[in-house]
Parts: sequence; structure tokens; C-alpha cells
Amino acid sequence: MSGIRTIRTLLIANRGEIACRIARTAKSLGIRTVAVYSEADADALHVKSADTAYPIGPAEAAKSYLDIPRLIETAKRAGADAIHPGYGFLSENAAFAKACAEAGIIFVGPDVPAIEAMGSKAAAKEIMAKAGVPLVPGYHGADQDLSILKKAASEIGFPVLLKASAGGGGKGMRVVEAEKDLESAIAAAKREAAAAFGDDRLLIEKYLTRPRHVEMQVFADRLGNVVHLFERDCSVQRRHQKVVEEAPAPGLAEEVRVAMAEAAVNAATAIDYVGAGTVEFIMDEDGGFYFMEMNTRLQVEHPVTEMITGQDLVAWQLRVAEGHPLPLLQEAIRRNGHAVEVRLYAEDPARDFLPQTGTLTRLGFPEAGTGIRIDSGVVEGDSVSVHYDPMIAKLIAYGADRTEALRLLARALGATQIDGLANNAGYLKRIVEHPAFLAGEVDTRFIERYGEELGSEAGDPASLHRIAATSLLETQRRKALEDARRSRDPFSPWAMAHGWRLNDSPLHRIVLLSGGEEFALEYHLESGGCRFEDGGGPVLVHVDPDEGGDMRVRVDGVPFDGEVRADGESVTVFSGGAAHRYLLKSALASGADAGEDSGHVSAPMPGKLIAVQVAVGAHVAKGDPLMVLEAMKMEHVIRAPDDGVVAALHFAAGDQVEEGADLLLFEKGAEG
Ligand code: MV4
Repeated sequence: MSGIRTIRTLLIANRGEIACRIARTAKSLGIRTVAVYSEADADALHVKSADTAYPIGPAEAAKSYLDIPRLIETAKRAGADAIHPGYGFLSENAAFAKACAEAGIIFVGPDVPAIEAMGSKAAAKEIMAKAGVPLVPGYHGADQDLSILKKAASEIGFPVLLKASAGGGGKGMRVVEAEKDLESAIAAAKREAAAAFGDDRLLIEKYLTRPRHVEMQVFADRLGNVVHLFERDCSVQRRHQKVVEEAPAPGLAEEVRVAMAEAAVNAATAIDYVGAGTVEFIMDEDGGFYFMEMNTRLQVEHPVTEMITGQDLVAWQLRVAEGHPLPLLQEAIRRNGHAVEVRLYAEDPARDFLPQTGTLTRLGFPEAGTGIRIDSGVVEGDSVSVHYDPMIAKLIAYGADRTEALRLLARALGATQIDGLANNAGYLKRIVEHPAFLAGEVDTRFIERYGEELGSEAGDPASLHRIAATSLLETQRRKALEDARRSRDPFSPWAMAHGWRLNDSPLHRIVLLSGGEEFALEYHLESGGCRFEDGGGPVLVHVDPDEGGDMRVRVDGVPFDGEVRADGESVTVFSGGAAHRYLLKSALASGADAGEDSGHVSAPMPGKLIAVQVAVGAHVAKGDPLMVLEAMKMEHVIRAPDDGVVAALHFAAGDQVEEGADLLLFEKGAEG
């Protein structure tokens, strides 16, 4: 038996960015790619990035991306000789690896026993202890007598950490600071573990107060070669979700790196590992490191390793899966420079990171290339649904050193344009620009420590409002000019206007809506822009006149470091990774009062009308509730702008409305 099985057709049993990522490498190797898709993904990018695609069922992952028989049957139908599971879904599912083997299909991953061995956290620790891989000092025994547990805890020394044996991912962990709290903590932890996992056994460990998450990338082939490709630091996490990942780990002493690499290679060797794997360690402040778990798949954060080693890990996986030796042996694997990845998510940092669903009305990334890599599975116009992980993209920066990589990443985040869905771009930018992060002071409590300052948006709102107003006025001017040209009316004032009117113009007023708030701005028209005189922001905002569709904005003479996209009714100002959307409420010339357009009441934000509390003809007083709009999981009461009568209703309860939708017609003053 030669042991080589050539892969000609590869089925990718995944979706999103990782499916696209795998297809890219497979194509470059001349391998035909087969995508699979759920009903929600018929038009998804991963479908378009493969040579062919097969439907595998409804949107729910359990009925599509997790349906083992359906995937095997599809692979057979498509003539696939191998399946790559990506990450998540079935990537660490031993039954799936088994089903592939039984069907004569190559599973791009380790053999079933290795997946099974690492699937149980307690069993994994036992194997690792035997292989000489360091474990956190602790008690992992089967004897769960209270007296035994108490004795173990005092031997380990306080503080200790109680963990559910059956747990993982941080669930059911409990810190015990002192002996006196132990007994009640054990009782509570056992109750919790029993309820959550149906198994009340506990582990006790020395509690590391400021740990780092450092993981080693390993690779093994079927010929017995096992190598590492250095480490990644993934310490910056939020609720056990990685937020930033980098390689190499900042400040890691070379002797610790060497020892950790050796431990990781020993771990892989101990379970006859094949393919790409990650050995996770928890590291204390003195460089002591301890085995946590082993992931038997390609990780989300593999690109940072690719950047510093110059290797394509998916290509390595496919070579190994075919039975070839590793492309490089240890001595030939080098690292260079520094890489950092952030995970861009459709989640709202202002609302406790609530996942967002909806349409990406705008999605623009800085150009990939010099030092910036973007792995994404969505394009502008796609939607993010409730069915899958709301990750939009991974942004990866590579530089000669950490400072350079972080500088590049911050700029890339600042130039990212996302609209339609709240997202964490601005939040990520503040992390990678944070002085403590820049200084390499990373540990698993980073976000807990700096959460407050990371959550708040820096920047100058007054300046954004003024940029928005000026840009809106400029689009209106361009439109009017265009209309006048088309109508060939030589007497139209717009047709004669060469630009903005001169600065002896009267005071104007514009009312903008943004994020459920109203902003009234007063300005004078100037040649090329607006002059604002009420202090508290820039005075002059100019838009360069003949820039095609672009808005080249200058603020007090300085080019605006962001982008503006406007039509006649709305404008989005992209700045520092955030999208600020404004809607024109009214733009009436002259007079401080004239701005109130009392005729219409409009929706302050997109949402669903959950109640209409008035009927046509109703007499209401100023401030009376008219409708209730549910938007972004909150209820907003739409109130009467004045005393008056409801003249017409344009929507009913249950209707979905756009931001700025004309909800009802209101007649002012008709007091009954
Ligand atoms: C710890 C620890 C401190 N001391 N064990 C969290 C999930 C899990 N698999 C292990 N975890 C931890 N174990 C001891 N003895 C702190 C954590 C921990 C953590 C570890 C890695 C990455 C992020 C983390 C966030 C909070 C707590």
C-alpha cells in the first residue's frame, strides 16, 4: 500500500469565511470544490466560491450543516473523495469522522481515536499527565468524598478553582479564596454541575489570578513526523469568546516558547495525532504553563500563524490528508514578524454585545495587500441571520514587529465601512490602540479591566453632525443642478448657480435624525460649504465641489479622516470604524422656528410598530403617546409633536417601518 490517496474533489462541510478560505486553497492546488448550503445560504459567498454546490436542507444547522447522513450522501453524489469540516459544526465530531471513513471518504482531520481522546476534558488531562505535559496543580481524582476534596484543596493552596469535570468553556467554574468558604462552595458547585451536565464530579485546581491563553499550533503526518508552528496568544477574550489573537505571544521568553512547543509536540505524539491541531495552555505571570485542552481542528485564528510562518495551513492539511509527508520539517519552519487578528462581529457593544441580525447595507474594507488580510464570507447586501455565528470578517495585520502590525490593524479598522448592522469595529479599534494592549499587557481579564473605556466611543459628535449636514446639503445642491440641467431651464436659479451661495446668506436651519435623536443645526451657506457659529464644534465644513459622486470633506480646512456617503435624504458618516447614519428631517430656510415640520411624524429608527394608540381624527395634546415602535429590542414611544389632530395614519400595528418613514399626518393646533 503506497498510502497516497489523491484528492481530486473536496466537499467543504461548512459555510461563511472558512468555507471560502478552504475553497481558495483547494482551487490553487487544482482540486475541484463542492460547497453545501442551507436554505438560508443559497446566495451566499461560499456557494459562489466553489466549483459546484448542493443544497443540504433548512436553515437550522441541526437540519443541514450538522446532518451527517445528508452530508455523506451529498459527498457521494458529488463524487468527492474528501471532506473538509472547517471549524465548528462537525469539525470535532468523531461520529462524522467515522461516517466518512465508512463511506471511503477522506476526513480532513485526525483519526477517530484522537478526536475521541480529546473530546473528554478529564480523559485528555489524564493522557497528558502520562505524557509528561504539565497540568495545573490540582486534584482530578475519582474519589469525591468531601473530606478528600477538602484535603486536596489545602494541599494545593488557596485560592483554588472548582471546575465541573464534565464542563468546559468556563461553565460552572467557582473560585474559592479561603478554607472557610470551601464546603459551601463545593456543595453549590456540585449542584450546578449536576444541573448543567448531569454529572456532579468536580476538579480542584490552583487558581491562576492573571492567566494568559497561549496555544501552540501543531501538525503531524501519517509517517510519524510531528512539528509545531509556534504559538498564538488569545488572551483577550470576552465571555470565553476570543476577540484578539496574535503570533508570536508578546513578551514570551524564548525558553518558555521552546518548552511549550516541546510539550505540545509531546501531546500530539501521545495520541498519534494526524493533521492540524492546537494545544491550549494557560500561562501564569512567571511563565509557568499548563495544558488546558487540545482542539483537533483548524482554528479560527490560524491566519496569524500563516502570516508569521509564510505557510498555508489548509494546503498542509490537504497534503497530509492525502498521505504525503509534512511540507516542512521542524528545522525548516521559521517565523518572521508579527501578526494580529481581530474578529469583526455583527454585535452591539452598546447593548451588551447583543448579536445583530439584518442586512449589511454597506460593507467596505480597506484594500487587502501590504500587511492587511481580510477573510470574510459576506458581501455588501448580504444578511446576517439568527441561524449562524454573526461574524462578518476576520481582519489580520502583519508587520515587521508588533507595533507595526497594530498600527496597520488600527488603520484598517478605521477604514472599515459597515452600515445596516451594529458591529464591534470601533470597539476593536479601541482595544488595539489601548496603551495597555500596545504595551503587551494581555491576559484573560483585559476586557474586564478596561471594559468601561473600551465601550465608550471617542470622537467629536458635533463635528460628525456638521459633516453630515453639509454633505446632505451638497447632495441636494448637486441633485437640483442635475434636474435643472435636464429640464434645460436656463432661468432656474440652480442652473445658474456655480456652487454655494455667498456668505452673506441668512441663517438656515436643518434638522437631522440619528439613533432616535434629533439634531437641529444652524448654519450660514458659504462658498463651498457651511459656517456654523454657535461654538462647540468646527466652524467651517466644506465639500469639494466637483468630485463626481464622492464627498471630499474638509473640516476647518483639514481633510476629514473618514468617508461620507450621502443621497438627498440620508447620509452615513464613516469614522473610526463606526458608521453614523443621519436622516434629513427637514431643511427649511430662514428663521429658528421654521424648521419644525409639524405636518408629519416620522420613525426615528427602523423597527416594528407594536401598537397604534390613536385613531384618525383623534385630538391629542403635545407629548401624548401615538404609537409604540420596537427597535433594537427596545420600545420607543412616538409622541404628539404638539397639540393637534391625527389627520391620517400611514401604518398599522405589526408593520415594519424604515427609519424616517412617514408614520402619520398631524394637524397642528386644531384643539378640540
Ligand atoms: C482557569 C483559570 C484560572 N485558573 N484555571 C476558562 C475556560 C477553561 N477552559 C479554563 N478557563 C480558565 N481556567 C485555573 N486553574 C482561568 C480560566 C479563564 C480563562 C482561560 C483561558 C482563556 C480565557 C479565560 C477567561 C476566564 C477564565
